[in-house]
Amino acid sequence: MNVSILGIPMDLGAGRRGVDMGASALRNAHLSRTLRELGHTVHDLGDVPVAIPETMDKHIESGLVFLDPIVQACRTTAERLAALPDDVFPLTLGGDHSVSMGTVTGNALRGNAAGTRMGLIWVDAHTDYNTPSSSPSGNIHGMPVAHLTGRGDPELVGLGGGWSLRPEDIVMIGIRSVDRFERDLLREAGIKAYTMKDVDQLGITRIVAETQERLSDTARLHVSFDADALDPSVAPGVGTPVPGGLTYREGHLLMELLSDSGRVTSMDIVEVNPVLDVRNQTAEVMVSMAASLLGQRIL
Ligand code: HAR
Ligand code: MN
Ligand code: MN
Ligand code: MN
Repeated sequence: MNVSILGIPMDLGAGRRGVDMGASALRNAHLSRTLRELGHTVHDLGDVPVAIPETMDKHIESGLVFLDPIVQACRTTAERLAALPDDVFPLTLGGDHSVSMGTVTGNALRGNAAGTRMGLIWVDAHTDYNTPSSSPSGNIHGMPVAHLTGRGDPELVGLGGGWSLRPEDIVMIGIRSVDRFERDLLREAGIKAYTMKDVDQLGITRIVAETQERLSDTARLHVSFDADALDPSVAPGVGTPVPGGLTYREGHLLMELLSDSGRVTSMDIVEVNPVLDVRNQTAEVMVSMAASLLGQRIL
C-alpha cells in the first residue's frame, strides 16, 4: 500500500500543552521504518502549519478556545487530504483530537470516492460529542464528532462545504468519560458507542463483528485512534488519562480485526503527549497499533 503520513502539530484544542509534539514523537518512534518493513511505500508529507498558542491571545469566541487558528489548520488538513488519490492510505498524526474535523472531512472528500458514505470508527475514552453550548471546558478537542455531524459552530461545521457525516455511520469504542449534556446529545443523535463495560462483557471480537454489520452500507472506513482509549498503564503520555481503558492486546486485536476486514482506508493517531510520557512509550505503542492496522501479524 502507498501510505502518506501527514502531521498536524496542534494543541490549541486541548486544555494543556504538549500534544503538538505528538507527531514528532511518533516519527521518532520509527513510524516510517516500521511501515516500510511491512512492505508499504511510505511518503512523509511533513506537517500542516499550525499557529503557536504563545503568539496569540487565548481568544475565546462564543465559548470556543482558539477557534480561528483551529479552523485554519483543519481547513488546510482537509484540503491536503482531499487532494490525495484514492490508492493512498493517509495516516494523520496529531495533535489534539480537534484535528480530526480536518482529517475525517478531507478523507471523506478524497479522490473518486469523494462524497460516498464513509464509516467512522472513533477509538477513545471520550465521545468528543460536546457542542459549544454543552461543553464544560470550551476546549474544541471535546467537540469534533458533534461538528462532523453538522452541529455546533458554523465555521467548523462548514469545513466540509455542505458535507457532513451521518450519525448512523459512526461507531465509538473504549468509551468511559462522557459529560452530562454530551450524553443527551449522543442519545438524541443515535450514535452507537461501545463503553468499556461493553468491551468487558462482549469482547473486542464481537464488537468488531457488530461494527462491520452496522457500517456495511458505507464504502470505506476511517479509524480515529485517540491514545487515551488505551489504559493509562499502557499509554501514560496523554493529556486526559482515564482509568480502566483498553489493554495492550485489546488495542491490537481491534486493529488486527479491522485490518482483516480490508475496509479501512485511512487512520488518525491523536492525543499523544510526550511531555507527560515515559521514555516515548506512548508513541511507540501507537506506532505498533498503526502497524497492526496496516497488516503486521505475529505469525
Ligand atoms: N469531555 C471533556 C471536554 O469536553 C474532555 C474531552 C476531551 N479530551 C480528549 N478527547 N482527550 O478525547 O472538555
Ligand atoms: Mn526505539
Ligand atoms: Mn478524543
Ligand atoms: Mn480522549
